[in-house]
Amino acid sequence: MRLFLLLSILWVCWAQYNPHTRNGQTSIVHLFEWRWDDIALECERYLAPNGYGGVQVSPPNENVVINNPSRPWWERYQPISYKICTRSGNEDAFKDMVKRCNDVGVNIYVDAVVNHMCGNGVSAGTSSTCGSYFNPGTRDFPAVPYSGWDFNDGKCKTSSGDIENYNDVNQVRDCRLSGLLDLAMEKDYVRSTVADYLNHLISMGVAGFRIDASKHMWPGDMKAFLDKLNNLSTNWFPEGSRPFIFQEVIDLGGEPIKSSDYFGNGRVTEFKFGAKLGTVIRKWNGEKMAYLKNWGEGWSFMPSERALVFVDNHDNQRGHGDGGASILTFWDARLYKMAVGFMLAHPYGFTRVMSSFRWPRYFENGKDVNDWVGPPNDNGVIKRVTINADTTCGNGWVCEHRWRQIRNMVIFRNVANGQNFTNWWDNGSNQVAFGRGNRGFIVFNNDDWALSTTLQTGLPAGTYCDVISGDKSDNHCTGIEIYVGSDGLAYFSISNTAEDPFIAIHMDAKL
Ligand code: QV4
Ligand code: CA
Repeated sequence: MRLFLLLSILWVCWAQYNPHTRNGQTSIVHLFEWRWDDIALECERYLAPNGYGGVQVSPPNENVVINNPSRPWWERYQPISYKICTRSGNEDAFKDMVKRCNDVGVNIYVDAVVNHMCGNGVSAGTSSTCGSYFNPGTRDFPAVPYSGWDFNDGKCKTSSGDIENYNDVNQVRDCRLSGLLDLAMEKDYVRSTVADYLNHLISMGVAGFRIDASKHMWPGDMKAFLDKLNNLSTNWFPEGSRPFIFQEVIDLGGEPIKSSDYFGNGRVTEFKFGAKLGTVIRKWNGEKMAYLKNWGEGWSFMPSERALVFVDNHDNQRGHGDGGASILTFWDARLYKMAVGFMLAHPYGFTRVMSSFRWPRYFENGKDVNDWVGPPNDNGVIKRVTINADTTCGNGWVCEHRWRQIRNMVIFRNVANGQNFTNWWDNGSNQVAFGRGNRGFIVFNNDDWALSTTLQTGLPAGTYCDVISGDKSDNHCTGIEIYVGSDGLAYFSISNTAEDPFIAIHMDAKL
């Protein structure tokens, strides 16, 4: 009895860190700005068959409509109400998406923008995605409802009312982030209103939340509304399942607010991961892949079971937020695939793959002046995601999650799930290799000369298909074949001019 009690306590404690992926899948994908009807289709036709465990969707609640600049992607981070009503679709479309994705074992995680409402400078009116009236000047959001009582104006001590100094923890929480009207999260009315919004989503079958701008809320205030959340719907999840929580906190060091302040509420985004990996793969500042031998907590990242990790996100792929120039994105395709491949092969953290839209990047004085450009659209209506004969996406959608190298490494991570980091090898420079127990092995050549060596893979003898240069199909390899001997040794040759200078093999790609 005592053991059962202990186990049930542990399970509950583990709960909000658990993504509840249905078949041990180990990654989610951020389908940034996609329409709900397209996400439903993608769950059924691509994500479920290829082992993706879930989708992070863009904020589903009503947001301000900004026409100058013309419909920027970031208008969705300026809430007007909690009505499920945006350019991605209405509540019926959202419900249909959640049901169809859940039915094929792909979870939905919602980007919850609950620290604030719209910008202080926005004009009053009904310029909103569902036509709700709002008046930022008087703090009036009748479609929620919120009024002047529900904002932090009186509490913020800065002259502008905005956050002016990130070294003052009170400002960071109680003042406006970039002018965004800051909600008084210590009030029970606000906590309950936020919880009602999230519970409405949970009742439809949502599995958890990305909590936007968590750094700008007191951890205790967040716990107060998170504790009001219901368990997940038993239509798809076991009785007693708690919502999966991952909090957006940008902590690259140097500020008083730390990721660890938020560990009690759920997982936290580890921004050091993408910033450092980008620096290593770009070989900046004398960094080299040989230093990745102790990647993870060894690089002073947060504990693996608290970390939500990614190479890039919707902010830093376009210079928003922090992380800087080292961040690798789809614009740097060859290096990006190596970084995402490394992330998915390594056991650290719970992994999120970015899936973007293309925009007309245009740099002036080192800044992309088109960083605001919103999703592909026809007069404001978000374009459908078309699928080409070669399985790539059209209409301006990048679909990194469909790139063979990335899709196959999501599968690699599932095949290697639970296996230890083993058999590390490096050449002291940028040629490295490592295994995942007896289930997977990966080799990188990021040096300016060829890699040609025999390595201990830890794998059973046999012929394996490299899942980077091709696939295993009808029991033959469309790309490179690797022969593992009875001693686990295999010969690898990787040219430094290869299209993708890395090789990955695993037990589900064995002939
Ligand atoms: C401007 C001025 C303000 C002024 C205000 C007056 O900068 O000083 O007070 O006008 O109204 C947009 C504009 C921004 C404008 C603001 C309106 O870019 O210039 O302020 O609207 O107030 C996204 C974008 C922001 C955008 C915001 C709201 O990145 O550019 O601001 O949406 O539309 C920190 C945080 C971190 C945050 C990151 C970007 O710690 O939490 O900055 N990341 C999350 C989201 C991000 C989103 C927000 C938070 C806000 O990932 O996408 O910001 O919800 O690091
Ligand atoms: Ca705040």
